[in-house]
Amino acid sequence: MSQVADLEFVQDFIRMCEGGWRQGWHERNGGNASYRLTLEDIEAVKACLGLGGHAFGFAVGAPEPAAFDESGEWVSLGVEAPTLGGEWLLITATGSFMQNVARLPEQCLGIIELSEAGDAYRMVWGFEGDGRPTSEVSGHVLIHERKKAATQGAFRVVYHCHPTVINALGLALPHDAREITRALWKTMTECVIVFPEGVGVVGCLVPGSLELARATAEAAGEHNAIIWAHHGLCATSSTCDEAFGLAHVIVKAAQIYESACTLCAGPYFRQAISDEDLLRIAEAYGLTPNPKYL
Ligand code: 2HA
Ligand code: ZN
Repeated sequence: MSQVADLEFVQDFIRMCEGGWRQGWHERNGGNASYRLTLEDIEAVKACLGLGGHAFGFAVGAPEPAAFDESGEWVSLGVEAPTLGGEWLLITATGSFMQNVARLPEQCLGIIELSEAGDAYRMVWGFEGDGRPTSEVSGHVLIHERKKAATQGAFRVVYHCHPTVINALGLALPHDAREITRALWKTMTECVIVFPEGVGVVGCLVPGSLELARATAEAAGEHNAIIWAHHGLCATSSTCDEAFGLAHVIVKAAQIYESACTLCAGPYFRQAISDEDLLRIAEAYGLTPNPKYL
């Protein structure tokens, strides 16, 4: 019987966590991440756990995954996400260090099943050593709900990290999506292609709070990446590589902005990508930049 940690979707997730650690985006227990499993992933996990997949009334292609039938404590999320009822999430454990995910996946990660109302979870796998999901679990659930609806189910990954330069940006610029999007878009031609919808920004909110969860979900309706002021970055996409890649492009743009500020002794650049350039670049790729940020 194979191990859950060896499954391809878990390995992709581990690689994302490891990548963020190598970038220096995860001091101590900073950051967290989650992946919404496909029906095939759930079947593979059940097979690993000796739960027999199809034997539990679960069929590939069925509209909703069958409920995990092991008895486990339901833990309230404090939010409701009914369109995620019965879904399973792979998610980092609270207090775990990203640097340890690859070495100790069963301790640093776990899989949860959401209740039918999407207002509670129970643990299916992982979280070894008395662990539980990240303190940001409610936010992850609400973001998944929003992105699932907005992308017809295509988006499956939520990745949160603490890059130094993103927090520097929050010290230097107003906490305003237009200001920050424009600062990033104008640093390199790649930006308007990778995030034509811009970057969302939420204010300085308490980590792990429902207020942060709700504000992020709201911003996620329109954006795939959201800056948490004085905290970090949250990126969503269909795959781990794409979510990580989006974070990486945004961090690189912020680094260019910072370097240019250093060269010019302030944000007084001799030239930046103009709005006309942004439109021309986006048009060449069949994309429309968010008009609010032009
Ligand atoms: O998981 O990053 O936002 C630790 C955090 C909380
Ligand atoms: Zn954080």
